[in-house]
Amino acid sequence: MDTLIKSWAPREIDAVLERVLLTVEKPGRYTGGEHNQVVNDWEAASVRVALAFPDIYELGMSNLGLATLYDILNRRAGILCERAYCPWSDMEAVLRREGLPLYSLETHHPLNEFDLIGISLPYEQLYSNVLNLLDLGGVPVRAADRDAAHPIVLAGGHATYNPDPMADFIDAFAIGEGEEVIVEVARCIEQWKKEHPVLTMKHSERSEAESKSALHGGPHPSTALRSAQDAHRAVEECGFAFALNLKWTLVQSEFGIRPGTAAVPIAIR
Ligand code: B12
Repeated sequence: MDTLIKSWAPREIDAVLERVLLTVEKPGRYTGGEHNQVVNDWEAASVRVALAFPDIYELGMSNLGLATLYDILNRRAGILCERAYCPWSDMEAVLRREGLPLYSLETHHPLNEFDLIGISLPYEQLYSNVLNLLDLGGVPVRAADRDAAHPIVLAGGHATYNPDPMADFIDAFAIGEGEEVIVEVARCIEQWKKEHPVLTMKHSERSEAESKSALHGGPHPSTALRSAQDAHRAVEECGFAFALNLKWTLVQSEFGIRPGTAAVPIAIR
């Protein structure tokens, strides 16, 4: 799925869902709208997080780890946090047939429109589902193929204690409890976006800005874009070790996030 060819607005996603949802098993898995879901204002949010459980809705919904992080993030000013789960095979076939990206349940935004995708890996059997989830969400599967316009992909949970097997696909790992570290990471990204508004534009925002700019004879916004190395430095400056190609591990400490260290022994590449 090529994210640059088409970016989907929630209303366009809804129009397709209206047509296809009753053709799949258990369509309630894909609608959102449950009691106690939190729907924050997309436009007003300064940082947008999708928490993704890489298995079907029923398994992910009952997971306490992500539910806790969802609550914590949505209580913080400026942070919007939504959920996503893997579709069952019938819905996956529909998504791929329609070219529809995997979207969040709350506002039906594609995963690639978020600033941060937080993935829970409570057990190793989910590794391969992560690749499918990213691909369906319009996010390049390999970390090396992502740039500053893509979401940062952060993983946590028991099966990240050895980050090595998933290191090529995940930008950063949070080893240990996530309650504090996820807020720190979200705040770092928020700051980074503030300091580098053009660099961190999503692909859809870029094409919109480019057509507006062309209309008014202004400079091409892409000229302001910098290299991946610059992006990496920029994020490091604001304290968050963002790995485009490098392998970083985040651990929580009383002094905040410390990149490149881990609380438990990890495999060295
Ligand atoms: C409850 C539980 C279950 C429940 C799950 C209910 C549910 N839907 O969540 C049931 C009984 C279904 C279950 C099943 C299995 N379980 Co289980 N389970 C547990 C248990 C006892 C507690 C998990 C829990 O809820 N913790 C509390 C929450 C709040 O913590 P958490 O999920 O870890 O999340 C925190 C952090 O990990 C972190 N975090 C998590 N995700 C993310 C994401 C991001 C982005 C960030 C920043 C942080 C972060 O932040 C959270 C808050 O601090 C753990 C052992 C343990 N003591 O933790 C085993 C455990 C997770 N289970 C394990 C296993 C192996 C399984 C099974 C695969 C067993 C099997 N062979 O069938 C199955 C999986 C089935 C399935 N498809 O779900 C292993 C995983 C080991 C591993 N390395 O893979 C564990 C560690 C037990 C063990 N020591 O063997 N399990």
